Amino acid sequence: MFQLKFAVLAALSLTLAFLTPVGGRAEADEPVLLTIEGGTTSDAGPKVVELNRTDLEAFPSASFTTTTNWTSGPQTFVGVPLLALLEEVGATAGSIEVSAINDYSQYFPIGDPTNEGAIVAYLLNGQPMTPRDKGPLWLVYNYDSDSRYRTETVYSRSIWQLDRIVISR
Ligand SMILES: Nc1nc2c(c(=O)[nH]1)N[C@H]1C(S)=C(S)[C@@H](COP(=O)(O)O)O[C@H]1N2
Ligand SMILES: [Mo]
Repeated sequence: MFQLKFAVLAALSLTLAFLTPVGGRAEADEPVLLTIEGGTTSDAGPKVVELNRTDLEAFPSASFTTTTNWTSGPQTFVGVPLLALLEEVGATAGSIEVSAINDYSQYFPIGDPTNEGAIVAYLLNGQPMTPRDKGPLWLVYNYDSDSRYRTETVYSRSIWQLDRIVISR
């Protein structure tokens, strides 16, 4: 009986070890919200970082209140600065392809100055966002703060239901 239990536990931990991505941080009991591929975080194996809500909340957060084209009235967003996320995975140059659950995607340079105004928001007006509500993650810019964030290019990068960032050099 002891041996059977041991075998089951060993098989389980082996399975979990295989499921844990190299460089990944997400705990098995919380859904992955954002996958970042192609960073330089690890030297061996696939360079994939998977972040759940707890992982995202562990980054220093940024917050702003702005109107958007898709909501009515001022909205307060809390999230992780896009540049902080990219820096964390070692991506400081090149381009990114940012995509959504519905496979909508945009490709743009990491060095684009408008990235400074972008956050990967995980709270809107103090609440988590549901997929119906453009969540759980929305790449938003501080539109009201500067006219450079009120362009078609920036609007097209304002990807809701964000779930993946792929880095290319
Ligand atoms: N997930 C997701 N985000 C998206 C889009 C989309 O189709 N899916 N459209 C983008 C584009 S092209 C623009 S201009 C803005 C505004 O889209 P809307 O005018 O349809 O509201 O949202 C952007 N974010
Ligand atoms: Mo657009």
